[in-house]
Amino acid sequence: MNEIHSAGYRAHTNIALIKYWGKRNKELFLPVTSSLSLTLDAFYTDTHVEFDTSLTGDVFYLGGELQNEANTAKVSRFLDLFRETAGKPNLYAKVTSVNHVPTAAGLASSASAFAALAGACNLALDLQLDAQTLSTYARQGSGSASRSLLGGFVEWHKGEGDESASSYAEAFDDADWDLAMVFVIINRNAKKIDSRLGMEHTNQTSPFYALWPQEVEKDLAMIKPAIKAHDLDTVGQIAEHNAMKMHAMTIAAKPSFTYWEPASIEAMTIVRELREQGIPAYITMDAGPNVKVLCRASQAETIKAAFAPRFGADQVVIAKPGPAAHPLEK
Ligand code: 2P0
Repeated sequence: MNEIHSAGYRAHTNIALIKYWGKRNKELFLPVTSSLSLTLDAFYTDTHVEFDTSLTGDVFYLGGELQNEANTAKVSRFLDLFRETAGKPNLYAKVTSVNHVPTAAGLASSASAFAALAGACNLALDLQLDAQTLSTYARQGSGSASRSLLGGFVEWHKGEGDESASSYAEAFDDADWDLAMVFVIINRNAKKIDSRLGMEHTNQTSPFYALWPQEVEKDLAMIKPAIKAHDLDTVGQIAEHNAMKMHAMTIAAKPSFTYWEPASIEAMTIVRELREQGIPAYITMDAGPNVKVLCRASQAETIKAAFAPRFGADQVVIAKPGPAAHPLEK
């Protein structure tokens, strides 16, 4: 008789206000700096995992499609962490994963994907890893996945030396205030330089990288009390400045590169115009051309409308703070 251990988990995506951009240990996904993010309700991944003693290898379905060897190998390496912990190195699994994003968004995220898979594996194998330990596992799928296990504002501590257990994410604030993030979807195509490559190239060649760790430390020290005080203007100013510093580093890399597209700059101009009208709205951008706008939830529709003359309705999506990752009903 074959033995089956199964579970389902949902994890939401997160956007960093203080960015993770660079690793000190590539094998363990240990970051150069701590980072701080907001988990969002609008985009998430649902993952089911079924460990089955009758399987002779792992099988991975994404969005209903059987994945190729390379994609399956990434998942297998991640499953190994859990199999080893369970003392069952030869217990293979079928993984079924679906990314829930608005049709036009193209925002499939490794953060929600590896967080959901980590939660599902922990539950299926009854490992009972606590949230802190589980985030150190999720981190080894994709750094930002460590933060997607938790809801609201989340801090990922960089940790010490090569100690994997010391680099974990922790809930910082429940974000239960008048807060939203408006996504302006510029381009749904896969990015040319993914974040893993982009951060490594920046770290190795940008002369400004030397300043980055101390800038992040200052930004973190300033943004934390502002979050606790629900001070959107201060939070937004620090987050925008942090994102601009990250993107400035990529422009100064050798050879130079940028994730910005002409439409990104148009979207940023609209955000600055909103601010001139007295509407608090602050920019952040990641390893792609989309622009995200931190604002009050009560003003999100007004902000969405400001993009309407230039961007289609399906290109602008309002997200609210999202919950921690959680099990799915069977
Ligand atoms: C972040 N980004 O803090 C940073 C800021 C984008 C820009 O998603 O190599 O996919 O898998 O650890 O977590 C970081 O990229 O990179 C990231 P890996 P990850 O959200």
